[in-house]
Amino acid sequence: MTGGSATRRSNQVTCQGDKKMISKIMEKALNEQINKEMYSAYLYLSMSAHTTHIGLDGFANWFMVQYKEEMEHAMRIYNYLNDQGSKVHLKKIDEPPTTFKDPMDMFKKTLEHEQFITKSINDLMDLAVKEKDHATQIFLQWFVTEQIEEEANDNEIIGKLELIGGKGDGMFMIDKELGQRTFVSEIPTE
Ligand code: OFO
Repeated sequence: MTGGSATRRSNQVTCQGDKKMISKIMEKALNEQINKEMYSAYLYLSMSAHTTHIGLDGFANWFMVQYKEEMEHAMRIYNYLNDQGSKVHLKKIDEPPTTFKDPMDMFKKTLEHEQFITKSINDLMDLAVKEKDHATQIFLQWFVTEQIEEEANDNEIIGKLELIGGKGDGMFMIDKELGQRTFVSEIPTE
């Protein structure tokens, strides 16, 4: 590290006054990912509102936790860009759907969206490799692992909904189970 003062933040070293540590193209792509994560949060908040409205409080809780996780994903990238001396550029968040056929429809849409996010993370990783940006490759590894979990969770719930056929006591049981999910922040507070 040469020139500029160094400060420690979120376990990373920032060089104030130095030139940016990641390329312009990488910065733009990471800013786009912030927007995608924010849209994910918006989508799941909309699903939480819908399930609250139809009285499925456990499903509403699950989607509310998912909303909070997505906000943290966006903030991870936000903090990373700041730590790298790059500029955060927040963009317009698209309006998410507000009505859904049933819980199966919601989880199929959730899985489809997460597959889109997985591809987006993989594309970011490919770009970081192309740019020879080792720091961003390491940063993105957390997201690569997270996406495996995201898709596995959705597939598991879809499997359970298929088993019960979307009705009766089974739906009550799944609603109860999803009501147990809790949010645990993984972003270190300063
Ligand atoms: Fe951020 O993982 Fe879902 O979208």
